Amino acid sequence: MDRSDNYVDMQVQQFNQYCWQNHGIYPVGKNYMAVAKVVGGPLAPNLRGYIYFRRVQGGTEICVSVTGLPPFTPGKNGQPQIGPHGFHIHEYGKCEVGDPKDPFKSAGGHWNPTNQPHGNHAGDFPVLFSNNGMAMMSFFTNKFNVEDIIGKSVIIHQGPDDYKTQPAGGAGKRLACGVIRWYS
Ligand SMILES: [Cu+2]
Repeated sequence: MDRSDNYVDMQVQQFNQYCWQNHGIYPVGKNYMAVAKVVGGPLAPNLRGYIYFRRVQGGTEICVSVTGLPPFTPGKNGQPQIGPHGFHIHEYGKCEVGDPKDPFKSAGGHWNPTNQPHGNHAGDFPVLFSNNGMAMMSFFTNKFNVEDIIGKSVIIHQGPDDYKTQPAGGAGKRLACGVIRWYS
């Protein structure tokens, strides 16, 4: 680890603390909070991160810190663009790699409890931007409560989500997967 790696590590830890601050009327922690530990597959073996889902008034706050994303790479010569990274809740809490060239198909398609077009799926999230591999983000949704997503999964994709192409935004292959569990 060189100095800049340490710096990035420190930032991620600080951001995790931010995720633990109480911004709502509910307590932070058990019964109010779920977490997905995301781990990269063969297309992004260094990818690691935590996604916290917290109950707040009117919905859920999602707080993300991820390291080890691949660098942004423009799409050329028929190769897909890499980054910013499509990011969604998928249907099944199953993160089996399966085909190493097309990993994590086990997670199924997008979680879509209200039968909406892509762009308005309950688990359609903002894309993740890589900053030397690191992404941090916090956002709010009123489309689900924490208890609705236990046992689903979170997927980070190779490419951007256009929020329009059906059924998954054209975000490409799956870099990382994590099962959503109650925080305990
Ligand atoms: Cu997805």
